[in-house]
Amino acid sequence: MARPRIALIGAGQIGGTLAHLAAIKELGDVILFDIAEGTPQGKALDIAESGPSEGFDGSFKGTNDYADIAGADVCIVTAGVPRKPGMSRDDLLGINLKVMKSVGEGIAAHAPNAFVICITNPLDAMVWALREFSGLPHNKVVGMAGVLDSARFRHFLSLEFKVSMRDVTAFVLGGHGDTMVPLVRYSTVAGIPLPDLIEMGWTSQDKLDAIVQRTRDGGAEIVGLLKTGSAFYAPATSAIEMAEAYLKDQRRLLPCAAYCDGEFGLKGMYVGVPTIIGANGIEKVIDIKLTKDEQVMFDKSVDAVRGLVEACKGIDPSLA
Ligand code: A3D
Repeated sequence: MARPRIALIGAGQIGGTLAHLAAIKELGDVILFDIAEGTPQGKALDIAESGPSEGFDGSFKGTNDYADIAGADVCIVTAGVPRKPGMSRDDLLGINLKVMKSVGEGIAAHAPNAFVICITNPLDAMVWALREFSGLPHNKVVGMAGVLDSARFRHFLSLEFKVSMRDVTAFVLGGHGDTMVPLVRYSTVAGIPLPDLIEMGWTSQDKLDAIVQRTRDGGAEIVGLLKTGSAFYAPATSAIEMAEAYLKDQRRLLPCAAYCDGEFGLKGMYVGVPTIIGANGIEKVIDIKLTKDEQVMFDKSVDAVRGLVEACKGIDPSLA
């Protein structure tokens, strides 16, 4: 059977890391696309040359031509610009919206059956725009944010509790921005919910509040340290987890920016919600019940995403 084809649109920091991870995990043949001449070709060759030592097979192609992504099973989109210190994700909207137009058209023309995972920021608005520009079915276009935000939350919790990250599960919903909603009630250590762990004296409400805030600021913390760009190892790993769920029909339950058509009382918009990813893409959005306080936070986050979508429509009238 032919190997799956994985097209990475954008061969920058995340794109290169995605290619290396896909190679090491032998997920399929990799095509790296970028507008920068030489960058995707150089990274593809460099990764292919790590194959003999690492022990993987596969083909690795770098290209500046959309025709080379033909028949891709998965497209992961990181094309655009990342933020620098002092910038918010929303500052990237105008420039990255134009990029989503060309990427959406390229995917529609050459890989219309792909499962498309968008990573470009501001995420929830860009995945919506990418879906509009590509015209692909809503269940085949999804945004990566919740897996990363939840991984950050899990990491910070594991440090606090001094337990393995593997035993910490966590849930982050809403838009991928300062208003994201880490759901404390649904986050656990080996099934023990965080509120119970406070009662058991494992942590205090104040410490937990600080961890929630650090999670919300997780992207900015890394931008502040790197100074020249944003996080790329954990974002790439998170998107690969989603791609693998699709390619292997794992039916993983993962928080993603998915299209809501009535779920959570939302109609026609993308926002971070729990989903099931399997061979049909987003197979289900899990419409969990929120408490009053959680609903207030979620609504605030949804409003922020709605504002960005309206701004996109203002910039590109074809989206209105
Ligand atoms: P970077 O290393 O700059 O790579 C972006 C690549 O996109 C560059 O190689 C550019 O040449 C390329 N590019 C620009 N315009 C086009 C175009 N029209 N067509 C094809 N390629 C193009 O950035 P990065 O990899 O660090 O980040 C990529 C994106 O991911 C940024 O928008 C970040 O803000 C975003 N990001 C999102 C998350 C989430 O959790 C959602 C996390 C981290 C970064």
